[in-house]
Amino acid sequence: MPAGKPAVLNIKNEDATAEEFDSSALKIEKVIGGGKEGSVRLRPLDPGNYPFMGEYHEDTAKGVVIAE
Ligand SMILES: [Cu+2]
Repeated sequence: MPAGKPAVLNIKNEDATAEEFDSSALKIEKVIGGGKEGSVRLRPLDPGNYPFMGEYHEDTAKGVVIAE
């Protein structure tokens, strides 16, 4: 995503059970029910990598938002 601009991240939980999108780097926590979609607002970010995880499955549910 472009750095320095606000953005909306659309998240789809394809599992049957709830998951929490969690990122301390982005200061976001949002629970999304099984099979549901949700969106979170991202503040304008400095260039860099912002990791996130699914807190209920943190060993395998990992990703990163890249602002550049
Ligand atoms: Cu959390």
